Amino acid sequence: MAERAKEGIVAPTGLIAHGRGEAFDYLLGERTTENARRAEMTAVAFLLGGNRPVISVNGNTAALCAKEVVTLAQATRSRIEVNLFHRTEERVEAVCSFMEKAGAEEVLGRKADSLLPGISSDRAKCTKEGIYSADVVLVPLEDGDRAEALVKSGKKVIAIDLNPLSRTANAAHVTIVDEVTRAIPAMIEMVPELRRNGDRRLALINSFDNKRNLEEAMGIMCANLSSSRP
Ligand code: PTJ
Repeated sequence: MAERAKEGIVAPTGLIAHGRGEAFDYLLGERTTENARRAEMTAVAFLLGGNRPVISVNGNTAALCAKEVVTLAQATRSRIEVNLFHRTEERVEAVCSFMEKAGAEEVLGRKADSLLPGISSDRAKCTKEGIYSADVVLVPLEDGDRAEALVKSGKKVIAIDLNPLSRTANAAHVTIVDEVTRAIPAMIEMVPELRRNGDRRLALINSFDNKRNLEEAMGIMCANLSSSRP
């Protein structure tokens, strides 16, 4: 991450965000819980069922798992859009090129021609072909304002966020409380079985309750805290 920050892929505050994530991962036990697995399966069901699914990529996600994002996008026929919180043209170009070097054939985001309603700053910028017209959006490590705006625009929002208390985690329809480099490979493995099984996809989507999911994730963290010994 430090190297990617020097290259301008990761924003300076991206390093702080990474540390926040690590702190929650310690509480989680640095493993993919059963609860996270269920959220991951539901997320894959949403991506496979979407008409215009998009995976939104920021500096941290690119630095941590560019190749895996490309594989998941190919497997679920999702578009990739680079959408940055700390947006500069240089960083957009750097992250787009980084994704291309990782194997992405098409990366949206260089030409932001639309604005996501409900956000006033530069952070509203997105592409018409991608996030603006998407029906399902996967947002790893997203900020709260944008997650809420995506939900308000009527999209199904899937977040990957180790902090179950964050606004993003609470705004999303499906929140995967897992480290992104564990979550995305796990999701890739789930694709073949779920692609074949529409009934299973529907059952996952219909039975998923994000409030309960987040309560369970917090319960796991609290139990880990109270059971740990110095
Ligand atoms: O590259 P940019 O300009 O788009 O900026 C990206 C960051 C991440 C800096 C920006 O979106 C940001 O500040 O995000 P937040 O508000 O810190 O939210 C990121 C969330 O992701 C926090 O709740 C972290 O706990 C969580 N997080 C951090 N690292 C990981 C993580 N979740 C899963 N896996 C991680 N590795």
